[in-house]
Amino acid sequence: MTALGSLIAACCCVSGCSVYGPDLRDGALTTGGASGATPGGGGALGAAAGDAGTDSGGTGNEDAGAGNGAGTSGGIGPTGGKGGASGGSAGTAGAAGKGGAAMGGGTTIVDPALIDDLEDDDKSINIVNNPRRDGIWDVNNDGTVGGTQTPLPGKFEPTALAAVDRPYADDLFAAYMKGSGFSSFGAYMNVSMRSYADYSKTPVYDASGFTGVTFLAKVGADVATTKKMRVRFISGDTDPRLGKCKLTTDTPTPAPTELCYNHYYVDMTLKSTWQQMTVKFKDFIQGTDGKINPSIDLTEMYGLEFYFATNTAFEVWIDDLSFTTD
Ligand SMILES: [Ca+2]
Ligand SMILES: [Ca+2]
Repeated sequence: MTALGSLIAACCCVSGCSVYGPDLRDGALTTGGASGATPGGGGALGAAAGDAGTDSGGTGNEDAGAGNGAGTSGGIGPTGGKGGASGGSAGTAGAAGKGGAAMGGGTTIVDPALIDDLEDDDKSINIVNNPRRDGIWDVNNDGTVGGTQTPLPGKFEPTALAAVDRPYADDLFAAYMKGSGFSSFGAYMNVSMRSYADYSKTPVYDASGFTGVTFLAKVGADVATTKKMRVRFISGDTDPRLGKCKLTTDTPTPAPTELCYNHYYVDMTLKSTWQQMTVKFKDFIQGTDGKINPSIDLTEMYGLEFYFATNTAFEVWIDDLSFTTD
């Protein structure tokens, strides 16, 4: 088995895999304003809408009582929550209690291809329905004694960008990972498509409506920092959760051609300045260690990994991660 094979074979979730609970979503990019924002004039009594980014968006307090009778200008739409609700509707004169419903129940206007730009400063990706997408960012490594990884697995948080580190002026947060000293299979930053209480039963995500992924990336300027990064597509064909491939620990011992973790991948070379990187799903390939499938099945996606090989020092920023549609 090659070095890559061994790392892939060992690459089940060492830790943190069961932390993908269903409550980690923030909903900030679906319906509802992030915080309900400022109440409008006419709809003043309904202005409590849109509690902090819940999935369904808030509804107004319909029992708020009579309006103030003005009912002319309606509520100002909330601006909280990127892509949040798109404006409230006017309160009805004398019945302003309804005003809030419109404010909190705005429709989703976020680009459905955008996985996350980190600007909400949380580890949840943007929540999208049909098909459902509600995963998280995290990092992981092979557990080599003495290896270091920041953030620690299970502790991912977006990194605030210093002004000099921003790819563009109003970009405040990115995903960041730094570390070294992993000699078994290496380390990676991962982005799951679904959060599920029982990790082993995590549903797959149907990505067949997309053609690839694009993101901004840069690596650290230190000469010891590797510039080589592998983007891996974690699928139902290569991850054991769907039962389509086997583990070395299975009985009877499976053939090498039956093994999991032979993930689809694309290798790339990054720079210490921000670049837009785009990879198309048709260009993802498999290695030779493990089960080889006829083609990548986009309907059974678990997630992506930004992976660094064994015995490398790595420092990477990722931002504006999005699917492509062309
Ligand atoms: Ca987020
Ligand atoms: Ca960002």
